Amino acid sequence: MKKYFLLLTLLAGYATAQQLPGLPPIPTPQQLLWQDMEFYLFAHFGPNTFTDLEWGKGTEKEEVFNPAALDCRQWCRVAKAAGAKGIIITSKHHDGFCLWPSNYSTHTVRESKWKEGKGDVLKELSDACKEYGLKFGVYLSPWDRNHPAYGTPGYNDVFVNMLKEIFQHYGPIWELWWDGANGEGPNGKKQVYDWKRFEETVRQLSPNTIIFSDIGPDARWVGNEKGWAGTTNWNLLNTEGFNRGAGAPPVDTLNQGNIYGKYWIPAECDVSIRPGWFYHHAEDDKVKTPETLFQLYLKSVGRGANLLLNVPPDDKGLITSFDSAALVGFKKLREESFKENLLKHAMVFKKNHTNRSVDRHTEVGTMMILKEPVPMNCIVLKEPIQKGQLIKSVDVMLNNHGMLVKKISITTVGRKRIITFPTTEVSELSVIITAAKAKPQISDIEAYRIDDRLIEQ
Ligand code: FUL
Repeated sequence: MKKYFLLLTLLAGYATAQQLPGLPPIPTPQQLLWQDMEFYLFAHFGPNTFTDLEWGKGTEKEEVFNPAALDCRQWCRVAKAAGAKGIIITSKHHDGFCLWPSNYSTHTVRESKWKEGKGDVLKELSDACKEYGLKFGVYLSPWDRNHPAYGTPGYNDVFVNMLKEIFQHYGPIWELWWDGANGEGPNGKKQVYDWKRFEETVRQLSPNTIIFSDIGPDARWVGNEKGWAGTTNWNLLNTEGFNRGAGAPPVDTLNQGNIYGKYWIPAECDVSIRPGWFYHHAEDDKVKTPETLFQLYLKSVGRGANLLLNVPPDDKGLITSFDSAALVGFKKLREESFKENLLKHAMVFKKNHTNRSVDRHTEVGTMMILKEPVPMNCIVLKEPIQKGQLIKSVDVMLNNHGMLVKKISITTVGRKRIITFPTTEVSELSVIITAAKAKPQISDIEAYRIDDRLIEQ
């Protein structure tokens, strides 16, 4: 078995797991790095920011776009203060307005009055991200309510050319975000997208970019815009027969993945810090609280997914103090909560025997003994996903002086699983893998005492 894993690890450097027949899917090195990013920001910005709309019609005059005090370095400072690792910007939303002076559109920053048509938001943000050590990602809406070629094969050329402009001038692009929303174009026609060509263009220009869409290929939509992954969350998905948008797998499948899915396509949870995706002055008092953001963190990162939190810049081109204050509070809650691992000095005993009565594989257990009982209400488990995701179910037993005081049964673990429960005094803790697809492993067990108000009862 060890040899088998060694082989997998070696192969991970050269091939995608999907290409290895008969072996469980494993992440590519790029996906592994992406999964370690955990939390980053989304920036919805464009004409809608000024017109108070969520879905611009594509007929807005370019002059509405005029962020007088735009400062992408301020966005980066906010991201840093939040502990976010990158920013993904709507380079073109459904209204078709390009935040860079594209040669393939006449509906861009160049036609606006902002900086007398000399401005370029993509350039400013990609430079600022480099300066602040943040990853830079781009949302490029396939649906375009402005472009005259939309609904004709010519639009596929436009889209490819736009991808080329973005990847050649503003790279490296760490993540590319393809939205599933799709309606009619300005001429009432629907587009037949050449996805294969789009994917090939990106792979050729930037093989390390993570391509996100409903069905990947590298990261998948989690099936809701509320910011939570399933309590069962497989990094695996079957995509054959499915498409982006209307032809996507059912949302509960996207939310939980497929237990025996063929491809490694981890989930990303997108959610806005405000009710809308774009900035609306009327929502300044509806910014999510640090506590709510922390709950979202537990339900996304704490279920093995990534958290993409939208923080929309306002019509001046700045992130408001309402949003940045909530983000700083959110970071503080994460830091305080996960400051002290209560199991750091625990004695560890491992049990590793085959138990074919449990599913068809092994029962692997770890027992951790503390010097004295301590109050805890949060346990973090990690699976070494570079070897695949194998654990189907786990029991966590909490004992106090040999007496079982709580048993928590969960399903998947994945990259990180955070379990919370009412505060309990614990002197011994056992983690038993009760079912797995192959010989499983847990790479880390941690316990914390977090603020009781953060535990959902
Ligand atoms: C959706 C879009 O229609 C929304 O406007 C927003 O961009 C969200 C992230 O994706 O599909």
